[in-house]
Amino acid sequence: MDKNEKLLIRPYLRTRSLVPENQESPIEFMNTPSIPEEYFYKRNHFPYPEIQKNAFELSIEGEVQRPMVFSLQDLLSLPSKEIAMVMECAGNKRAFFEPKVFGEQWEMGAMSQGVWKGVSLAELLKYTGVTYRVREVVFEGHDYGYRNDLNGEYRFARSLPIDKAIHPDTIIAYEYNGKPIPFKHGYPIRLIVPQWYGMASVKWLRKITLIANTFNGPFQAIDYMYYPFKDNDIGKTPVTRINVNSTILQPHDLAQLDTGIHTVFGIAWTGMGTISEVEVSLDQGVTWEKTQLYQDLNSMYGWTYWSYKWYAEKKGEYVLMARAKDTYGRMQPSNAFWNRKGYGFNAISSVRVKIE
Ligand SMILES: Nc1nc2c(c(=O)[nH]1)N[C@H]1C(S)=C(S)[C@@H](COP(=O)(O)O)O[C@H]1N2
Ligand SMILES: [Mo]
Repeated sequence: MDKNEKLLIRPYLRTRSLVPENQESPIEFMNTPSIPEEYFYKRNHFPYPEIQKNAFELSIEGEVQRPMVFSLQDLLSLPSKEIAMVMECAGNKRAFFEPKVFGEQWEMGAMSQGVWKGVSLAELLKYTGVTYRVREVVFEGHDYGYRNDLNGEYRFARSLPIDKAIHPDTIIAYEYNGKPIPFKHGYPIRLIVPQWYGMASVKWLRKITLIANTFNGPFQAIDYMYYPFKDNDIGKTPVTRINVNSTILQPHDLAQLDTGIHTVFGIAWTGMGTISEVEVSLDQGVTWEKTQLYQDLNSMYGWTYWSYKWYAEKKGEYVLMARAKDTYGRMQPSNAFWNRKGYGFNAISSVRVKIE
């Protein structure tokens, strides 16, 4: 290569499947607290829906006193709020499960974070009223498609228990990072549910139904359940809140470094409370050292950055490990809880590096 020629390496999304489109964020190259939309991971169950006029209307019905249809204009005119948060697919890090499980083999990039703006669902329910019977709220997207396991067409739909649905930070969002939500991320409106895995944040929202019983759609009763056993469904429980977790952003796995000082650097996040501590180990988990923590987005739903100065004096091969704790006393385990569909992987993070 010519000496004056610059080698341009740009981060890019890593494609796991084309239709539906599933792509990972290049998370270890992200150095801004809010991920630009072109690097935000994509997770879809069906081909993208067509956006027609009705996509700009949201109906709220069921166990309400006054069923209503809100236009995008209506939503824009109501009091808004901004939610800065991590969004993580429940299948993030699935590729690291042993024994292997079926499903997209996501590594560390089925997650991103950024700032969503919209109106609280609780605000909209002030207009519709709710009946005393309501137990859950069902959110339907515009996208649908064929499910081989059920031999039929289904829409992407999920419910929330009423207390989570009316939490003031559960919003009907219409902006991401200060601009209308990109089409592939739910334009014009999507649900945003902080602290729960990504499946809860339904894109291309078309209808909200309050119900007096429990919702049993396939994306709730079949998928997004933890199945502890390979051959039976005993003990299945729903996937809800994000587990305490961390990812080492620097050094990258299999990096070759010189002796000297290196900054070990990463992110940690949780769906309960906030991160209270991140520790690193250089001796296979025998001893642990505290790291420095700092928050960039100034949001309790954002990830926490952590860093540690490593004096790498001796040449050789090392395993760097990191484990996070949250304010609920949860800590990353040595082994993730294995489950048949491969959700919620949060074992202690590690990278291998060579000092030469
Ligand atoms: N309508 C609809 N909403 C959806 C999905 C979907 O397939 N259809 N996928 C869910 C899942 S599993 C995740 S992880 C997030 C991904 O959001 P993103 O594609 O904007 O990153 O959207 C959720 N909302
Ligand atoms: Mo997901």
